[in-house]
Amino acid sequence: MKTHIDIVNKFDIRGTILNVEPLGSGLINDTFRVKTDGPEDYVLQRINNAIFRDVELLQSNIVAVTDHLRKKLLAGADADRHVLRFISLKTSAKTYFLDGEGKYWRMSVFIKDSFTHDVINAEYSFRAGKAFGNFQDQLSDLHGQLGETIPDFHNMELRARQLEEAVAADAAGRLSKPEVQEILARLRPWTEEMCKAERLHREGVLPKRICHCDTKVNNVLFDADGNILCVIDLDTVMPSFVFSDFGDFLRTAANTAAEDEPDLSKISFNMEVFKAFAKGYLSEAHFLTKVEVDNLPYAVQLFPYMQAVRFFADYLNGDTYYKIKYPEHNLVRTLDQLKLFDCVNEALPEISAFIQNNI
Ligand code: GN1
Ligand code: MG
Repeated sequence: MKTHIDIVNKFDIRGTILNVEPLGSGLINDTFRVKTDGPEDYVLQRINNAIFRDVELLQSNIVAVTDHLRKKLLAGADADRHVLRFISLKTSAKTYFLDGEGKYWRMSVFIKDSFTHDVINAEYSFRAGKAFGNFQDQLSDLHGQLGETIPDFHNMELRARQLEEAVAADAAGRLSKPEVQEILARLRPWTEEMCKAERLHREGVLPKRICHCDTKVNNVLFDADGNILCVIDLDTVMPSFVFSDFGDFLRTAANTAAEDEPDLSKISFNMEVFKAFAKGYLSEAHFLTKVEVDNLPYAVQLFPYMQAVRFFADYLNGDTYYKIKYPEHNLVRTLDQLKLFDCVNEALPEISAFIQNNI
């Protein structure tokens, strides 16, 4: 078996390796920080190719995105602090390595003195709103050049179908549990309403744009003063509806608890974080159509709902997709997202009024 050090040495890094330690809390890939005695440290990732099946496409998307963003940076800006840089192999220009066990690896430069936050205040949220609005704006001219790394990733019709398939298969024998039946009874009445985006798209009034599609609050790097450095985790950058980035950020940042908090009384929707993010986002996303703006409140509902459906389907399938730390983890996550969904529904009139007053 190859060690992490053997893997790192396939890449064209500077300096020699001091150590390799686990980094971050992603649910899909395995991530490590590589310290060196050279001028830069690195991030090593094992790409989960059961989920990202076309690693060649994945890396070609990411290189296209990072090259594009780098070109657009203002002259004089320190590019390596504002855009990820992926490292090629020593023997070719490829930015990933396939080891003898069928595992895929990649490396990028670790951005020094950068911080991620799981919890943020309104001021940071405003900055993140601007960052994601700007991210979508900057990538708009890459349209047509990126493939879908996970086809139909945020397609709610597909996610609803996958849940019904999981119910029909009942692979883990969990369907008869009373709490499972209760969750199904809460989710099902909303399916049609939550599939609105796909309908609008079919009617020709809702475009796809290049989106980040994983705008969790901890996918933004801040400096020590709380300024935004860089948007990270680019695996899912692909054509989607703008709702993806607006909704998924608020799903994580405006939840007053973590996405797997078992004590549901700690979960509520933080209006101040919402307002600040919406203000920041709307100040940069000049490209939005009226249909997109009018449906931003729906985006805030959609993402807790979709994530509840996804966690729940995984629970029924026997936890084959998301990393779990204990057997009922996906059930706890589902209940958390459903509670957040209820809170958003309660706040919906205020959410809608705020957006209309700030366009
Ligand atoms: C996964 O990789 P990570 O942990 O950033 C998932 C997202 C979910 C998120 C829930 C490729 O993101 O879509 O929103 O977990 N990514 C993929 O925490 O499925
Ligand atoms: Mg991710």
